[in-house]
Amino acid sequence: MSEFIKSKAAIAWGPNQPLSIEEVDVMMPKKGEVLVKITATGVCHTDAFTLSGEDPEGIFPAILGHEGAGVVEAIGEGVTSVAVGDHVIPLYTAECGECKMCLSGKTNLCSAVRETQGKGLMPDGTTRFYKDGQPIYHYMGTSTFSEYTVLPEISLAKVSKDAPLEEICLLGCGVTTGMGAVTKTANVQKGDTVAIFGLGGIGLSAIIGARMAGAGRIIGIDINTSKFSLATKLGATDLINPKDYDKPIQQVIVELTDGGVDYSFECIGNVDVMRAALECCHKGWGESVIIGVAGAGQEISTRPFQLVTGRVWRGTAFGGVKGRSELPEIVERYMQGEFALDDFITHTMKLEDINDAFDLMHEGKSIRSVVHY
Ligand code: NAD
Ligand code: AHE
Ligand code: ZN
Repeated sequence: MSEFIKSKAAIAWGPNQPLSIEEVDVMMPKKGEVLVKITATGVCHTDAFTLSGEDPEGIFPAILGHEGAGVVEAIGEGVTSVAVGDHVIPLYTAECGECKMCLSGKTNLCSAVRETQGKGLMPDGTTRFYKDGQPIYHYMGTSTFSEYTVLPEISLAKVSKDAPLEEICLLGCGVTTGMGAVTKTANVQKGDTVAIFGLGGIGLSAIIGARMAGAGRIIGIDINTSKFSLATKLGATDLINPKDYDKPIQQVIVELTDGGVDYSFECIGNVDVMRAALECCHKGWGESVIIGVAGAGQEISTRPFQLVTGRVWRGTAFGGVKGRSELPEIVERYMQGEFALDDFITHTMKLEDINDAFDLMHEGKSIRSVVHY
């Protein structure tokens, strides 16, 4: 007989339905697995994307959430790298250190658990969540919208106990992604000109990364000008609302930057903006990094001549950061005061009010809402 504990969770029963706060049964961790008590979780646009039904991997009923932090409550057989009481950040990009991807030294995209994770299941092909005996799927291997969640050991970064969990949860996705996209994936250098499309949690974090890299000019682009004040505080040098122009935004930026930017970042998930982000890059060397996640069936396009003439199109997941080996150091850098996280937390709420977080996001009123359990 398996052992279960009760947990409060927000269940996504189907696309576009409000999350339902219910008590679920969580199975104790099996071999190589860990039970984590989530103490705080951010709400990322990707959660809303999956809830919208646009995610090809979206599966229901599921417990969403992937930007959390918490404390190890119990460990399964054979777990050695974390112990009860350790503070951890759940990783939607695991790091096994042994697969072809991990050993390549070229990517953070570990393949060890990715296939089952995409099916909403643990590596053994089963779920740990049940409601009245009905299985509920995991999400991104993390399901941080549950007070208790189960993850593979390789999907946990052990972090300093001194770091405030209610802030470092943002390093579980948004802030690490934006900063890493600029400093690791693109490797922006001192004096470079960058354009950042979309100034939500990801784009604003990309501004932090650009400032850290010593970028000379940091151009922020958003159609919601309420994002501009924080963007300026974080280091943006120019702010553009595409609605103020009657010509394509790529043309505006090319004219503003003597032929185009060195790097651009798409932080929205809009395929038309992805094209503009590529085409505002400088001929011969400009690189555009796609961060935004686009819906099922959507495709990007441009004239191949854009690439023939030296522009580069690439993408990034979790900012290219390897969670277990690199995230603890990012937490340390945060603790040393290298960057702030509280600027991002515009709203906090109890799990019971999590649907407000989605409303605030869709209304453009929040940067990050953080749920406290
Ligand atoms: P968000 O909703 O907080 O921010 C998006 C911003 O884009 C908003 O400020 C909005 O006003 C702006 N915007 C929308 N349409 C625009 C347009 N046409 N032109 C200019 N600005 C526009 O979202 P977020 O949480 O910052 O996430 C951004 C994107 O990044 C999402 O697609 C999310 O799924 C994706 N994401 C990807 C990764 C990854 O690892 N690749 C990680 C996290 C998030
Ligand atoms: N399931 C979607 C893809 C979603 C996606 O691209 N996710 C990003 C992280 S978004 C975090 O907010 C990612 O890490 N992708 C790499 C990976 O392995 O999932 C789809 O289109 O099927
Ligand atoms: Zn996210």
